[in-house]
Amino acid sequence: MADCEDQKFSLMEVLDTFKLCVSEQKEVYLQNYVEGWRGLVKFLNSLGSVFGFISKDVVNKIQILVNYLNGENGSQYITIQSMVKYELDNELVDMTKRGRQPESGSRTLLRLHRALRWLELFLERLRTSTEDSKTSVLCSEAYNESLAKHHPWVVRKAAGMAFCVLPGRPAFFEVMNVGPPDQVVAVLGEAVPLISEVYTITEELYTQHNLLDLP
Ligand code: 1PZ
Repeated sequence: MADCEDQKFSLMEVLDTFKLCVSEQKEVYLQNYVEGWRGLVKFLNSLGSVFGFISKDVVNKIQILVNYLNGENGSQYITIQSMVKYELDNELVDMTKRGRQPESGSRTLLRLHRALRWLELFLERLRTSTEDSKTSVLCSEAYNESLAKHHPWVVRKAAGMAFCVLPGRPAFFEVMNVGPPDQVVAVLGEAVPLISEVYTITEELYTQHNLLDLP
């Protein structure tokens, strides 16, 4: 029973974790970032097994980062900034093609970072949508503007099929578990800027170090 409760998604929870992500010095705490993603995985899972191939990939990436956090060099992984510095200083990142470091923290996080942009665009569309808007359309528009550019044809195809079976807007709002639609819209209004801030900080860091195309 307790386990079931644990699995229950609430958008508020995700919001809270993303709030805790950013330090006063505008650094991003990896632990909270990963927690935020765990919440999103719960959400995906509550949408049905069709999304399993997506959540599996996210879980896999979360695990890679958690292993670094809990590993012997965990103290280097406190923030995304310290992780990038440590991995670059110690040549732990494959810069042009995958080789000896296929699962660096930096390249793994980059995949989640790109997906965060999709999330930001999608949630903003959802926030400003009307009752008759189709989540599948909102979702694929956001996807085409962001993540799709980084995915090969076969993944884009699979994603497109998954979008088609997304629940409609009312059911979607229900799964978010924050109350009536106007409250969902209000919470989204709070969530989008937070996600956007985390995204922007990370994007600047990766741009500064020329890491946006890590293989
Ligand atoms: C609410 C509906 C969910 C729609 C999710 C939209 C994104 C669809 C992406 C589908 C791709 C999943 C398959 C895995 C692809 C991986 O190849 C890539 C690259 O990783 P690499 O192969 O280089 O290690 N993985 C990703 O791009 C990460 C994708 C994460 C998608 C996160 C969705 C978040 C859902 C949040 C729910 C609100």
